Amino acid sequence: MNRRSILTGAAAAAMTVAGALAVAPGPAQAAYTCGQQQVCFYKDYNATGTASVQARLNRSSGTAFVGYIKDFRNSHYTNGETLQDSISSIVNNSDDDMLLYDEGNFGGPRVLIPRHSGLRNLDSGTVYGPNGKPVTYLYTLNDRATSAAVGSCTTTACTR
Ligand SMILES: [Ca+2]
Repeated sequence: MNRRSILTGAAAAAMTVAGALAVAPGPAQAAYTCGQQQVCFYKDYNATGTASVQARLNRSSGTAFVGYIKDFRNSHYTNGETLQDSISSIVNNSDDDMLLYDEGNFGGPRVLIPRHSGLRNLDSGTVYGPNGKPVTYLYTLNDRATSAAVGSCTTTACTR
């Protein structure tokens, strides 16, 4: 590639970026802001992408609160996609801690998200084994979580 075509390519790329910035954010780009006392799941990193607030995990939802979801396959984001193996970030604005599990029925490695905290990237965060000790092998719950529980949580389980 000669110098002229490199410059042309750079100019085209710059125009593309400028064009993208000129587009007003629509519903697809607007990230859901997790409310007070809510536990919010997001499909993408940094609390972006389609979101999900599950009444079963949110004490503020009254009688719909259960405190756990044994299997995400029947739980969905606002766009209708399943939570199963897709959560990438979490905001926990509630007074409950949460454990997020790799497997259904609160099995396998898990990540603890304390009350009033969050995890902007599920590739980060300490992963614990079922014995409550940090796993020593490389492991991430990004796009893997299958069940969750809230309450007063240790690295092994939650009580309500
Ligand atoms: Ca994801």
